[in-house]
Amino acid sequence: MATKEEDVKLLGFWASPFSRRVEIALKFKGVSYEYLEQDIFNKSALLLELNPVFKMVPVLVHKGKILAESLLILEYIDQTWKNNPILPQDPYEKAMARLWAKFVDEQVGPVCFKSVVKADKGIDVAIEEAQELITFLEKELSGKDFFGGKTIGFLDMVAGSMIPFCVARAWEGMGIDMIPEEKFPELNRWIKNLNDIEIVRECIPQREKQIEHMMKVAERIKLA
Ligand SMILES: N[C@@H](CCC(=O)N[C@@H](CS)C(=O)NCC(=O)O)C(=O)O
Repeated sequence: MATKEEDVKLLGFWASPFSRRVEIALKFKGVSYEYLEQDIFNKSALLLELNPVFKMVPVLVHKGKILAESLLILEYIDQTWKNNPILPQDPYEKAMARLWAKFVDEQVGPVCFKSVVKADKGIDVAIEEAQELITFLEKELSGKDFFGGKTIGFLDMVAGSMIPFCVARAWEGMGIDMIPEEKFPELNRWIKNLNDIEIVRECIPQREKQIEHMMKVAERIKLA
């Protein structure tokens, strides 16, 4: 089991889904850590020193070893602290969890968000296209409490931090219910299950504050 003297620091940003998932993973493993909140619009010398290549949060520092990129950080956490596994043990299931995580981070999160904000082909088309992608996740969840099975795992941390507790809040701010219960019953059940987990509740941003932040992000996307 993880002990108190872990020498772990996490540089993160409160509204960042990439940072939120790392905090969830650390808490899930019972790893104690020091959290250093970053201003991503005015980057600290420490962030630039630790992540000079990408200049992004999250950054994990464990006993002087520096890691960036949230999916790699989750894998590192899982392999370093063996209790409460995050990734599936089965090689095929592990590969699939990574594949869906890539899908969430590269498609559902940024692409769907941007396309709805920009709505180049009209808002109805943007919503339809986003929901088409979300349907893949609805199918993946079929009959399961979590993507990871009976408890949260890798994909729950990745998709949970990105979809209900980040982009869905932005859509909500735009007056769009992108994941209506009648169309996505499995995802809605999953979101309730996530909300029932104390660790998850502790790590996700406050709803109104995040909607406000995401509306500012949306404005920047519109102007770009
Ligand atoms: N692929 C990265 C994405 C991290 C990321 O986009 N972080 C954002 C905050 S949500 C950031 O630091 N942005 C600062 C910037 O783009 O300059 C990961 O998974 O960690």
